[in-house]
Amino acid sequence: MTSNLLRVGILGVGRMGADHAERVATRINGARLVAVSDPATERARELAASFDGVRAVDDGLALVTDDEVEAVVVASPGFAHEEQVIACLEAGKPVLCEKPLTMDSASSLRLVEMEAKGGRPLVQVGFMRRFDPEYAELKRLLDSGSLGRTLMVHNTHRNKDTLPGFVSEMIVRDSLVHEVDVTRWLFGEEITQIHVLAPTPTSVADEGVLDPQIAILTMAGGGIATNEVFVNTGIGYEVRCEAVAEHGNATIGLGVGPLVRQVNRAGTHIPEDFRERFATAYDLEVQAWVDATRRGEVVGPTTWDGYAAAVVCTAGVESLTTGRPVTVELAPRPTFAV
Ligand code: ISE
Repeated sequence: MTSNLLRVGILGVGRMGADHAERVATRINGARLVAVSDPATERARELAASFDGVRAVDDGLALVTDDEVEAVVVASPGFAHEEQVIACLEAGKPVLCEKPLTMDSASSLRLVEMEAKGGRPLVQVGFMRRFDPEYAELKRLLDSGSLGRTLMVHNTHRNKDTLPGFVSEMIVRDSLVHEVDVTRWLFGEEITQIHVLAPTPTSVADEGVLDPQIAILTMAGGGIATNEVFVNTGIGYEVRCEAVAEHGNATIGLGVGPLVRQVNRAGTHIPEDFRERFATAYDLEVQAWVDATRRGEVVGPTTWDGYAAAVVCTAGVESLTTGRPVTVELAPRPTFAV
């Protein structure tokens, strides 16, 4: 009965990994969660024990080569991604790797090249916003041409708070990276320049953390995207995107659900964090990964998308440090060996 199900192992069971474990174990069709691993071995054991037939494997690289595991979700912190994705490529196992692909351009390019040498795509990068129904609708609208050429995109990305140690650079590499990906995707073009500015920080952020930040992205075709990233608002999770085209504009992320009116006030629920706001996107992303993997294909954001985002964010960190705009240059795109 379950023999045709894709047998999935998950590396990293922190906030996102635990969320994906629950998703694969309970909601995704065609897949079965078989193993989890985390350097916090006790945590992995506890999580495994909460599902039927799921093992905890202490060594993450052993999970990748485990015969029972056919495909891997990498949900560990970004600094661990390179080694773990390499292990998946070496084992020839399809992988859904959470964003960012890696923490810098050079290591992301190594993954793009290694995957291309292997002759077939194996990696989907977890830029889940592309699977969010509202973002997907905005993309269809812009691609339809009914609003004319896209001139500008304005992104707002706010978090209620952050985990300890979330330094200024993480706001670029871990948070802004989402806007970098959706902007490339919505315009269908590469980014050629990034300029990151930081106003006087909120007193709520830890000492020395430049929060909020404003990043200005210039597109290859001359369009511009403005991006506010503010990760310690104390309010909730807010992600909005407005695309401005020649003959119209469209905004997404204004909040779904009931607008409650009380005396002189109107209000709606603000999600706690990304797991709540993008729950449907994560479900659709993982379902698309499972379906494509079972067909022997890869869909969604590629290692090239992960690499392009890493190059922009690396330039973004340089811009944040120097205060100057930084030109973005991509390596030639390798083709898959035949
Ligand atoms: C986190 O890793 C995410 O991916 C969230 O979507 C983002 O809002 C947050 O800033 C990141 O730290």
